[in-house]
Amino acid sequence: MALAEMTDREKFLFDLQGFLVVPGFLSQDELDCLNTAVDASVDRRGADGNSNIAGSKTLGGTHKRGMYSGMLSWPKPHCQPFRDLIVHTKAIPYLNTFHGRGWRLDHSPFILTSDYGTEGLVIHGSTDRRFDGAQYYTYRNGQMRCGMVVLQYQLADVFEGDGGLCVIPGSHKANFSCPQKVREWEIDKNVVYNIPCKAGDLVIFSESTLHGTIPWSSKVRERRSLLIRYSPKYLHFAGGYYDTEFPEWVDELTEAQRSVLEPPYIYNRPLIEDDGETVVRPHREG
Ligand SMILES: O=C(O)CCC(=O)C(=O)O
Repeated sequence: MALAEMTDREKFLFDLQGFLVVPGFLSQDELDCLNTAVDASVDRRGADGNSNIAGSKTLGGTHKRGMYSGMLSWPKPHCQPFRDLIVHTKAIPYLNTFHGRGWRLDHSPFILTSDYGTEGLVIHGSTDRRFDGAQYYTYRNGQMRCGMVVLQYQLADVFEGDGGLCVIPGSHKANFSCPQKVREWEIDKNVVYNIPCKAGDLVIFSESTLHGTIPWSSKVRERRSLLIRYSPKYLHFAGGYYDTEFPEWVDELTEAQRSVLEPPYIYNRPLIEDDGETVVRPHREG
């Protein structure tokens, strides 16, 4: 049976740019539930421990990006909208296109927040100058394939120039190393694109596409971006789900949701059908 895949237009745009915006991905109800859960959990917000501006003179700010994590195990009902997103029927065609049959949550979803003065993050990504088995982009025999991909759900509006997620379009195919000053957003800023979005839009990008964070400059809008990252069924990039045993709350998930938390392997792997519910276990599927 043919699997649901992205449209030809979306394939063209992703292959060209290394990222794709899917406008209006979330319904108003989904967006409201996610935002209500975050609003109810403000005391869980910490500072981003991974922040790194690499000595840049332009990426600095007065404080670090805010971060929420562990949403899948937040108390009920606030865990639910996040659990519902990890296997979303509308996301399946994208994951099938990038990873083929079988994909998994690379690690725990997290939320990045910013307000006026929040610092950025140095631009990073593997590009194509050497093959990186965990973060790569290839095209062969009519198919795209990626290592880890990021599904970034915007839970609040982002206007171009506000800051937040930025990409260098086309850089997933770049053959030369990105100069440090470009990575530090000090020169050639015109090649760096701060993607404008409406709340509810989804941005998908390959970890091989050069990307980072521009300091947040809006005084009237705050950033709230939910990042859920997936890898193909055989790959694990960042550590997370789950080296030994699943925690107890995993019993509350559907079979399909549980299946994306499984460690990387191929033989007898549970695979999700396009309805987002049915799980099959073929002995081996390429
Ligand atoms: O969305 C962003 O601001 C960049 C995310 C990112 O690359 C990271 O946090 O490692």
